[in-house]
Amino acid sequence: MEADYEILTPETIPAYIDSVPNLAGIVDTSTLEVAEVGDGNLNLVFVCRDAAGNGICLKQSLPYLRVVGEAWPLTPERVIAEARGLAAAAASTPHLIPTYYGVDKDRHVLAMENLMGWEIWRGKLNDGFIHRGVASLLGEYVANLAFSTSVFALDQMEVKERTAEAINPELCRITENLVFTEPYIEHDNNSFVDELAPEVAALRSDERLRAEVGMMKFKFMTGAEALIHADLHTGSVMVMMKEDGTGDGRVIDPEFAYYGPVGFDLGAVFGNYLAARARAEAMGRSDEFKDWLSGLAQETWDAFETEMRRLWATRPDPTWTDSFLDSWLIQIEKDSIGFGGCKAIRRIIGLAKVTDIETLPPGEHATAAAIVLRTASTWIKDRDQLATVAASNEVFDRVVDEVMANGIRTNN
Ligand code: SR1
Ligand code: MG
Repeated sequence: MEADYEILTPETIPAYIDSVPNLAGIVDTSTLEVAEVGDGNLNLVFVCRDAAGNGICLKQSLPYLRVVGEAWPLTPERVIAEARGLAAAAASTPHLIPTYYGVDKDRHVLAMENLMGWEIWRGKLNDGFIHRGVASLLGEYVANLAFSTSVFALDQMEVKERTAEAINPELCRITENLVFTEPYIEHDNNSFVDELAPEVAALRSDERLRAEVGMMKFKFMTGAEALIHADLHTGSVMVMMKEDGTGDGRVIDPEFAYYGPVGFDLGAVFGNYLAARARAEAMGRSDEFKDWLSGLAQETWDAFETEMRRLWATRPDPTWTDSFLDSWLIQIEKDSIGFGGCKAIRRIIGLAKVTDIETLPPGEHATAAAIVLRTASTWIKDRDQLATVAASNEVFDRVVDEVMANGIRTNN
């Protein structure tokens, strides 16, 4: 599908910036260096820096999916969803996102701070770097976004208006298909190495798993609890090392944002920690690194819970009692485990894989992938009994022991 708006290039960016009044003065366009760095699945991303060191980042939606090309048309209006997600987070956790400069609805361009010196967390995890504290920031981000956009904080009329405005059907459909349906059937979007075929066949023939994945999909499609990021994987987080040796983090890319289940955001984080942990096991990383990874999900959950309990004191509506919060948190923890499993399985079988697993050499690749698939399957099926992040971590430990001792399934 051809674009009916100007597609930006590094050469046209200075003139574009000059033509947008609210971007004036952020950078000196006469000395601007521009690079297109979009390595995600969907958009063009231009990072710009002037001679004085000032920066800006522009993100433009194409009218199709970048990773597939023009054969997969996709609304460029998704930039509005991203703008909505950024604006909501700017109101609740401005310190956890890049500064947002505005959106150009005609040319489908979003302008934000250029996080110079920051790097995508997934890459740093892949390379074995420890950024202490980032996992907590994600819990803080999810809690604040959820609370501030939900009926816990807002009048019901406002929530209904916002829910309608934030409907994001095309992007939701990607998730509905890629995460909850395609991995469990034969589909052209799927791919995996031959060695994994028996593990994949075992998943697909597991009727209980299929039913529980259906339950998770139904919740994703109908559970409009709050505005959620809806694509909160470790590639949507930028990190940097602070002078005190701890990590700092910024959440990016909320273009899948819509009113959905809060556990989906936490689950996305957990599913991606699972991939990172499986990689570390398969590679035989140091105990220090593996121990740090093993605590990430608990850290994120604890920060989420602490922040929700803190925010709870500000709720205006007495309907929402302390006991309600206790029950709701129990449900969200279970949802997060289930969604975490769904998000992990899609990254092994379906379209849009993750470098945590894909960059491993063949033997390690199959081992790590099998660890992810088996752990994730148990998370989905047993999420109610597991109930806690701590118990979900024990599943991972058991699966690692099992795969290391017996290897992965074979056809024999
Ligand atoms: C076809 S788009 C593939 C994936 O990229 C995004 O980051 C989402 O995770 C989506 O599912
Ligand atoms: Mg993205």
